[in-house]
Amino acid sequence: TLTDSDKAAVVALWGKIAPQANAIGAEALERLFLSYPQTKTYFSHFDLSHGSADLANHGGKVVNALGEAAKHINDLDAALSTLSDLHAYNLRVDPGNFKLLSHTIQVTLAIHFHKEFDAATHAAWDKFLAEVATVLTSKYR
Ligand code: ZNH
Repeated sequence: TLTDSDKAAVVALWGKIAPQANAIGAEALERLFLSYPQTKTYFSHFDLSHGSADLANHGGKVVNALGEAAKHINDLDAALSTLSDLHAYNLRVDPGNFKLLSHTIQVTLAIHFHKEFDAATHAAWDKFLAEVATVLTSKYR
C-alpha cells in the first residue's frame, strides 16, 4: 500500500506531467505497441503510426485518468469506478497488459523527468500504477 511519502511523490510528479499529458501518454503507448506488439490487437480501429492524433488523444485520456486518480489517491475505488466498469464489462483487456503499460509509462516518466524520477519516486509510481491496475481489473470475473 501507498505510504504518505509515496502519495506525496505521486502527486508532486503529477504536477509536472499534467501540462504534457498527451505527449507523455502518446509516448507510453507507442513504447507499449512497439515492445509488446500483441497489445495492438485492442486498438485495430486506431492509427498507431508515430505522431498520430489517435496516439495523442488516447494517450492523453489514459494519463489524465491517472491525474484524476492522483487527485483522489485516498479513494481510488470510487475515483476509478466508471473506468473499472468499462475495462471489465466492455473492453475485457487481459489483466497482464496492465503491467506492460505500467512499465512503459515508467520508462517514459524516467526519460522526461530524469531528475525528479529518483528511486523513491520510481517506487511510489510503481505502487500507484499497480493499485490503479488492481482497481481497473477488480470487476473481472
Ligand atoms: Zn484503457 C479506454 C484508462 C489500461 C485498452 N482507458 C480507456 C479510457 C481511459 C483509459 C481513460 C477512455 C475511456 C472513455 O473514453 O470513456 N486504461 C486506462 C488506464 C489504464 C488503462 C488509466 C492503466 C493505467 N487500457 C489499458 C490497457 C489496455 C487498455 C493495459 C490494453 C492494452 N482502454 C483500452 C481500450 C480503450 C480504453 C481498447 C478504448 C479505446 C477506444 O476509444 O476505442
